[in-house]
Amino acid sequence: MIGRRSRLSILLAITLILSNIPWLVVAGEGIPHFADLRNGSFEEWTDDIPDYWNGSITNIPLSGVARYTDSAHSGSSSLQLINTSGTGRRFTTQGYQIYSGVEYTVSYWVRGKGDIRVRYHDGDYKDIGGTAYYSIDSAEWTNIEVSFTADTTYSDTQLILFVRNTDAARDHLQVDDVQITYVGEIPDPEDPEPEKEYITSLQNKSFEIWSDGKPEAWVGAATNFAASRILPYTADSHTGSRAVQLVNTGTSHNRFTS
Ligand SMILES: [Ca+2]
Repeated sequence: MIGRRSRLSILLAITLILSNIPWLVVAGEGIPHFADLRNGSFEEWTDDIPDYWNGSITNIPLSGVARYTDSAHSGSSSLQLINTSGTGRRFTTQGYQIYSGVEYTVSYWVRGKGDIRVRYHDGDYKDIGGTAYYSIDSAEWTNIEVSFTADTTYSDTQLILFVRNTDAARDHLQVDDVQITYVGEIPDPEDPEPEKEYITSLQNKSFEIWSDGKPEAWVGAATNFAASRILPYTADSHTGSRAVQLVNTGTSHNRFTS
């Protein structure tokens, strides 16, 4: 009975891992590609927040985010961003899939008064087109295009609108029609080959190596399990002498990542 229960624990552990980190195993499945950016035209809103925006690394106060209808580059609304301080603040998208080696071009329209540039986050903060801001002071819509080549394949990439020194003289800054295009090969989601690469490149996938109470090459930045709930499991293992035991007795999900 104990053996069966242990085996069930292992199965549960594996199931938890697979269900919580599908992007490691099937990169890109179900996660929109960066070039399929949603609601870049800022026409869809819920509770005064544009749908598919306000990603997790947003740090501009939501009092500085508003639907702007006095002027729009497309449709009936644009995005107003307010940050009168001289320190850049982020308003970001939800997470998207990017692919290493692909060149992405970010195009957006902006008017008003203030400084703006775009960045992205693929686990690290990265600039697009350098660190210089575009200083805007016009009621006319201006198009800005900047490009970068992704150096990693990452499934939770957030595009960052980075603004500072916005000025009420022109209703701060307004942004509309953010679009991303790309040049390069992106993997066919039907092609199983890339999946194998991701699986075989995973380090310490048999959870044999632990240091300081943590499995090496795991407990990545996106992990939100408390360290005390990630344990070496030695009562049974599929290979070697250890598995990882994940403890979450609650009803909400926790992530355990490489
Ligand atoms: Ca619009």
